[in-house]
Amino acid sequence: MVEFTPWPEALADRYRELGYWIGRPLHHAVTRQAQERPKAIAVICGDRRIDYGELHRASSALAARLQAAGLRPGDTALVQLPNVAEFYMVFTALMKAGIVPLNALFTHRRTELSAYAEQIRPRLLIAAREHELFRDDRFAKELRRFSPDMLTLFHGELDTGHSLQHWLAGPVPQGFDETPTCPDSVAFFQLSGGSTGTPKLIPRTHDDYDYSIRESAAICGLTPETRYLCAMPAPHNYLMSSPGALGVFHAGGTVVLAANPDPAPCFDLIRRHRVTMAALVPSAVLLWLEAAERDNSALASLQLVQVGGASFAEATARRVPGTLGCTLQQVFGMAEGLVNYTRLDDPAERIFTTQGRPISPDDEVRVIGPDGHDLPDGKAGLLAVRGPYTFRGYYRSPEHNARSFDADGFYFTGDIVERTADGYLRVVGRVKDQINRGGEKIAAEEIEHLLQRHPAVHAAALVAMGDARLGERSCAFIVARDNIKAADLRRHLIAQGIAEYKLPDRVRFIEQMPLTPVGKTDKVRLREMLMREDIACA
Ligand code: OOB
Repeated sequence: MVEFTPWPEALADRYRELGYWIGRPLHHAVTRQAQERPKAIAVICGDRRIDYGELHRASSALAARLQAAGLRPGDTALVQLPNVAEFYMVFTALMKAGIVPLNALFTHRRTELSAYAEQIRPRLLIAAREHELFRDDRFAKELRRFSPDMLTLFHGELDTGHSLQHWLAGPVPQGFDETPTCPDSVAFFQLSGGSTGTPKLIPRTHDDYDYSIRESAAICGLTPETRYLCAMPAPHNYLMSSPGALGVFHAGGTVVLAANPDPAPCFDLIRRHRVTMAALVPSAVLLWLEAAERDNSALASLQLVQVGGASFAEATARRVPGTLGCTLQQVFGMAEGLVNYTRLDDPAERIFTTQGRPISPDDEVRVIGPDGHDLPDGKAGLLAVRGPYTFRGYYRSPEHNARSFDADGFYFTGDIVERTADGYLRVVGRVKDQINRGGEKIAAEEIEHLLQRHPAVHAAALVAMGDARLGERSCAFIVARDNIKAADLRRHLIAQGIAEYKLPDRVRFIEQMPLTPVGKTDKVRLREMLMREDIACA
């Protein structure tokens, strides 16, 4: 079984007694919908409409074949698929077989995928031929060094032995039984936005995740009539569970898939499929607002737009209801657990000016000042939390866990927030060393390490710079040994194979790295330098 840091017994008992943890595995919703309403549409993907009966059948077929191929409960899988219906078939199948997936983003490349494989040593790889790394078999073979007997299936493969579509097709083999999963065990790994050199993995249990999904579906008012547009990466916690596709499956609604949040194709999908809600990041909302100001006639069916993942300017929030013609919901969440929502019936001012309140009455939220004491409402401090769906430790990372949790199991989120008198949170800043590029998180240290591998780089530091569209972009400050150019560093990073959103948007060469009194890179100074330049440019 995949190890994880459990909740203390007393809290676990409490969460069960209160009916938060109900001992149900994550695939339960699909199984139930397939029994009750098999013909209801679960997923719309291009021209395909997949009903619950089909989602159930395909996932059972795959689960059975994986079992027959020797995969066992507790084995791990590395999955990388674009926004296609097969993503949900695979996820459901792995839950049924008790296999623990890590769903990589489709933008992830060699560095990220290798780091994941090294940590989980997957018995199964599911990838897409359309991804540049999987056009041929070389990289998949390379990943075998972490897991020599890894089985590989490809989406978009012709050879039937390794074709994911083939493994999903046909009747469910005789004698297939869903593996009785232990709901208080790890269901899958969620990815941390990270602030460290290696990406950290978040074990999420069936019990804790299912609770967050059920409550999110209720808070967001999901019903069988819900048509939810998923136009951001499907594996992201927001799109999986806040309420995400799994919330939609819980309610028996329909997920409509889009490749990305570009307004033109999304508006077309909204019109064609009478989409009722969409989950977006702030940068996407800006694009939607611009497009809708020209013509919002496609959006008539839209009732709710969620915005989360990064800071959302109040002035933009105020434009949403009028321009998109729907209710706005702010979402402040994290893959580690805690998710806050403004409620659908909140007064408009609260929706415009806060990022919501926690899902659960048992989310214990603390706002902590510099002296380590809890602050009164209205004062900004570090957000720490524990609760029935906030994890208790990163996978196999004792040192990092020692820094991220206190002795009582509170997780330090790295966000700076203030709490209103009625328990709503406002995100006002961040202490974690991360760049939030339009909702895509970049761990500064990861990129700094990669930059420092270049022989001409003496020192490197990555900091955020403000950006009107994305909120933040990244700037790399470099102290060089030799004469190099920004383009050389870019090529160096591309050659190491990292997701494109992590490439520095700008490179600045400096003579010396500014240091703090204890000799660490002084990122406050670097940010000030960028701000002064902004003023100089203005
Ligand atoms: C979501 O999850 P992650 O894990 O990619 O990122 C979490 C971090 C938060 O700690 C915070 O720094 C930032 O993203 N964030 C926000 C925000 N929502 C997330 N910052 C300001 N305002 C917001 N509304 O991003 C995520 C997970 C579930 C639901 C929604 C977002």
